[in-house]
Amino acid sequence: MRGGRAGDVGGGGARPYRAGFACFVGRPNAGKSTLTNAIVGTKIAITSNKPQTTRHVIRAVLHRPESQLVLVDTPGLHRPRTLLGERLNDLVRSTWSEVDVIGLCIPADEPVGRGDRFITGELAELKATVLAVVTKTDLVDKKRLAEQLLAVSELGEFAAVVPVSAVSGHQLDTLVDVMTGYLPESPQLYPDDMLTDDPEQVLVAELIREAALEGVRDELPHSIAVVVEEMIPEGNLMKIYADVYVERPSQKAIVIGHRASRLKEVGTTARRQIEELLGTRVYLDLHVRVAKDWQRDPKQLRKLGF
Ligand SMILES: Nc1nc2c(ncn2[C@@H]2O[C@H](COP(=O)(O)OP(=O)(O)OP(=O)(O)O)[C@@H](O)[C@H]2O)c(=O)[nH]1
Ligand SMILES: [Mg+2]
Repeated sequence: MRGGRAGDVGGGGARPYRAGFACFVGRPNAGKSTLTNAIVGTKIAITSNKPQTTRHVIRAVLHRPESQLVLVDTPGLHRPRTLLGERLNDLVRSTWSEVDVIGLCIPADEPVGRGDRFITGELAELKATVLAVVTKTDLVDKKRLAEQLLAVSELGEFAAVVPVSAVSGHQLDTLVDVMTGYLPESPQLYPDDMLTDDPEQVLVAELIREAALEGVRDELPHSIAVVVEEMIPEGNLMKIYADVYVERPSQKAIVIGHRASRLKEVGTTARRQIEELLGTRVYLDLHVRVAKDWQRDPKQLRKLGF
């Protein structure tokens, strides 16, 4: 996916050109994907207030005159209860071994917990530089933030502790500067205008899943998966055919809603987002299908792209 913004040519100045990979890690719902989007200034990763929203590794590239920072958005690390959960955790750990910088995200408005200590311990084993990022600072007052910064700095050995808010934009530039400082000297990794190297079909499927997550509760968010079957350009219109999978017939009824009212809403919301992403008009055709207990079934998981 390429963006419209003009890139700068690296090198030339006194400072060396730096380029490399970074990722945010942390428990589900810590704000990793929102932070990734806020830093690159484009919505590439989907977000929601449900834990375990992210399921794919998404790369977002931030271009600066003297650097290129590739942010790899990963799922939240959690105690897996399904085969899908195990696969997601594997994905997270394999990303850790490939990046130069890791930002451990801990929300300002929640106490530091056992999960954070566990992740900190695992990160200590890696060669990457590890920073702590205290997220969602807009949700707390100064006193609470100071206490949280102290608690986080006592959690482990971090190269830096940076408080940020993806919502207000507070300290985002500082965080980028700090992370970039730990990248290796390297030639440019991606072309000037490239925002992500993820296939359009994956980004589109994610936007549909994000819309489908809106307003559903309990176990249902985890049961939803989306596959884009076809994208057919017709003039300046893109025709998109996608399947929304759930695990049980009862869930299918909820996703579709009374007289298909919910599904229509999901379609409208997703279509707007996809039009923004692709820059064309979109016709979106959604089908809801049942893939029984897909989160636990290796064959179904493969079919759904995991
Ligand atoms: N107020 C506030 N809310 C935020 C901020 N960053 C994220 N959120 C909210 O926190 C929730 C979770 O954000 P995500 O970015 O989806 O969290 P995540 O860490 O990617 O979650 P998983 O993908 O499930 O691991 C969403 O409802 C966001 O809107 C922030 O800086 N301020
Ligand atoms: Mg996420």
